[in-house]
Amino acid sequence: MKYEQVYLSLGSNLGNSLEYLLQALIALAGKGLGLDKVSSIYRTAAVGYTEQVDFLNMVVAGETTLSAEEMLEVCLEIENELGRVRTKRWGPRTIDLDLLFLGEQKIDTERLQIPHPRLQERAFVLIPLREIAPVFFKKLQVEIPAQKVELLITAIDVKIMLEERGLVIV
Ligand code: GSY
Repeated sequence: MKYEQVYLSLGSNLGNSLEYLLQALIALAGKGLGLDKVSSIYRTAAVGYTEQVDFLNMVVAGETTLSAEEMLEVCLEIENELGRVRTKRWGPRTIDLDLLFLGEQKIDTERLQIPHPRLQERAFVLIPLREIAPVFFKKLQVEIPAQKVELLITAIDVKIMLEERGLVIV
């Protein structure tokens, strides 16, 4: 069985966003993702459709034997379980999970694009990604766009909150 490194971006701007992020991490760990890095949580201005409240965003890295399609299914399942309702395309959401990278894979189908195609336009992805994977980030050679991204909860505090719920990240 081949393990690959996966990077995911998580975001929420509806309801109890902190709780949704933590629940999503616990769900990911229960569905085949060995979590090994979590970023801090940032408060970020909405990008794209800007007439909505700020998001909470973070990025995580882990190891998985799941395929890209299976990983996408896991993300969609968790979004459904956490009550995401798809109304407006870029509108508010309880939780959004985006697959950023899976090993060296490059996929471009209607359903799934890896690496994530809008990565370079999103400081809310690039800043937490740089935090947890500085060497990997450097290799991407991308500029971080000037968008509001404020540190809200440190990675240490996220780990403590997860440990209290039984999820230990090494
Ligand atoms: O695809 C991610 C959902 N999303 C976000 C987000 O997570 N954070 C910020 N700041 N803006 C966003 N716009 C969209 S769509």
